[in-house]
Amino acid sequence: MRIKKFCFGTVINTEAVVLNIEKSNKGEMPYLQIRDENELTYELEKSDIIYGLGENVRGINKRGWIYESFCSDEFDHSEDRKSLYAAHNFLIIQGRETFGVFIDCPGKVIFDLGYTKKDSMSITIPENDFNVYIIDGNSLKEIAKNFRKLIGKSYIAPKWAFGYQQSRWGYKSKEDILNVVKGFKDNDIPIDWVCLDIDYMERFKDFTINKETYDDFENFVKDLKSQGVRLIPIIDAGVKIEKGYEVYEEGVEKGYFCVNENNEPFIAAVWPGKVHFPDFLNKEARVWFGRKYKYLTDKGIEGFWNDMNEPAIFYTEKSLKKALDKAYESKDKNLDVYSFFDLKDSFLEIGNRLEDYESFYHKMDGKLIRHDKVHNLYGYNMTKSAAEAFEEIDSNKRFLIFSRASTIGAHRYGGIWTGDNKSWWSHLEMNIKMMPNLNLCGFLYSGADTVGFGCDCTEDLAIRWNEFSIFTPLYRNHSTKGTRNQEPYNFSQNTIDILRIIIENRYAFIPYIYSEYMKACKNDECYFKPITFEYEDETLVEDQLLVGDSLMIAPVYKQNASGRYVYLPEEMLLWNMVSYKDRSFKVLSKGHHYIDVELEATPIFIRKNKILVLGKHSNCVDNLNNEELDLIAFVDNKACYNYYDDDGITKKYDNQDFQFKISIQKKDNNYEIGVDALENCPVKKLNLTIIDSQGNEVKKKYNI
Ligand code: MIG
Repeated sequence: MRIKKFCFGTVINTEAVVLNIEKSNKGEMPYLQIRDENELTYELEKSDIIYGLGENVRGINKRGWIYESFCSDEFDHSEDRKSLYAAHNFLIIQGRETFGVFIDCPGKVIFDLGYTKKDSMSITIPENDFNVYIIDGNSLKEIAKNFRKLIGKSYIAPKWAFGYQQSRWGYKSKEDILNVVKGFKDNDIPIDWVCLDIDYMERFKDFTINKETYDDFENFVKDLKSQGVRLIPIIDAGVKIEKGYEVYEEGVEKGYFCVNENNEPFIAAVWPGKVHFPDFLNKEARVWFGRKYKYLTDKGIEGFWNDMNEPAIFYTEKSLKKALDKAYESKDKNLDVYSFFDLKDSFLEIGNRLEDYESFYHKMDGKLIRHDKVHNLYGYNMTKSAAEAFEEIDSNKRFLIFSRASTIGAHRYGGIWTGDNKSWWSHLEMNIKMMPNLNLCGFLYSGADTVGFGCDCTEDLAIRWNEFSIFTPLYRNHSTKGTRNQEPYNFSQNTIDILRIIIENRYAFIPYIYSEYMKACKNDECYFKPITFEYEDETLVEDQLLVGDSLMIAPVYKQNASGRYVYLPEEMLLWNMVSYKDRSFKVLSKGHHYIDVELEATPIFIRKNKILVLGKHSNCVDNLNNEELDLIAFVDNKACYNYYDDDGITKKYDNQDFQFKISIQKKDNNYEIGVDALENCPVKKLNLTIIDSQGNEVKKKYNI
């Protein structure tokens, strides 16, 4: 293993890393220069590329900006931000020297990647206690893989989690949920789950159900499941302070909440008003909170989303008082520009203040640790708390869990969604660029709020965004209160018809998507990759991605664009897909092309000597029947594919690598087909469409 570890100060065990690497002498650190024991620098060549940092703003190449790892409840994902909800401290530098760097640190890390000085990278760790890992490899792919070995296997979601998900903050009652499901059924649009946002709870209390709006919840869950729809409730980090509420009472009694400097439970305010924060960094408290999920799993719930776990703070008594004092002071005054701004800012700055993060403590292994020093571990350990509990509830069952805040390490316990984006074209673009960087950091089960969380979306944006989300493992349409209804059936008829077909396409692609996702998880590989990861000598194209081993995509993300430029690093087969049922292919040469892409089309490129596997859609994942699969092969010489599938719900995946392997070899004017299948392979029939570089098409059938 080509990984070296260097220690600075003494850092607590963040559990980001699973391999035991012996530490090396700092004087022998390759590539980076050490300054003042807390800064690492590197001179950048003009053409060096920096990949990584997972969930953050800007491009695939992170050069030219300054980023901060400090999990932030940041609803404004604009270019000038430095942090979003996650802290993913891994980079790969490609160029004169190509290597990976991981900063294992639970507190803030600042990555100045050519912002202060265009040609220089500087990583600063203000807390001074951290470990650095330098990861080598013979290729970008190998560096990425070595890093993943260092941090351990990625979380594996159940297969039904690859179905389409509908969500909206504002669904209030059983009736609302039934109406959503009806909207899908009436319009014949596939769906697998609906999310329950905070309104399902009783006064925003975790592990309660509002009995007035959701009476007989258990049977409701059952009924929906019999229609193929699962309910996924939200869990918030803050526990409401309310006399008689069990979670609150128990937590106080047992000392399971974070405390202030006087050792009293720390008070912040979030949804329910005043709350305490469970001390997820204290093992006992983490186990205690995790076991509460059983209240819902006992009612038939199989998946959750964990929110507000940066943790987000609306206000504290102190910050509110400060703002109110300012307001009282300003009463009846004639405010000039500066005093007016002061007044306004005192309210804008009332939440998520560093000062508040500096005023509460965790109990870790008997020691008190101030929150800000371990801030980035909070969301991670909330996810871990749930995952450990699921293991206790049923160790052979896959539960769905995805979180808002995360750090590297959390990728072993759950997926993430990328938080409160907006219905903006630029946020679709950011979604595209973020996916490969999330994969590099181990977060394979991930996705953005499709169509955008805030703001009103337009019909064309809804279409273009869904066309991209066909490929993201987490495919969830989520929006906030007060915005335009963006469920697919809430648009005009023509858009409904287009969206139905796009969602059907997703379901038809699940055999490929799931096979590629599972192989990536099992083998520590990436599901989404920048094209340079397969074509290392080519230039990076920011808005084209490799999806699995066989495909490249080039999404359209500009309004009113009826096409786009693409760069092909080699000859590829273009399928400008409208419906997965209608197929027509065109061979495109290596190089630059402008392709027309109608609003309802998703351009897909099949790589040379690669195979795409397709099934048929159904109304939900559980009803997919993939006994018969269609294979589309672009064969110049020989193409191979290992098809992986499993029951999708148990953890038996460890024993099995493929269901069948196929090779298609060109021989004179024909093709030789070789299939190696498991005994009892559930796939029985393959319909092959084989296309060669001249565009000649041959169809063949193969029985397994
Ligand atoms: O900021 O529970 O990111 O998905 O709908 C609002 C309400 C709090 C933030 C989540 C969002 C969710 C919302 N929550």
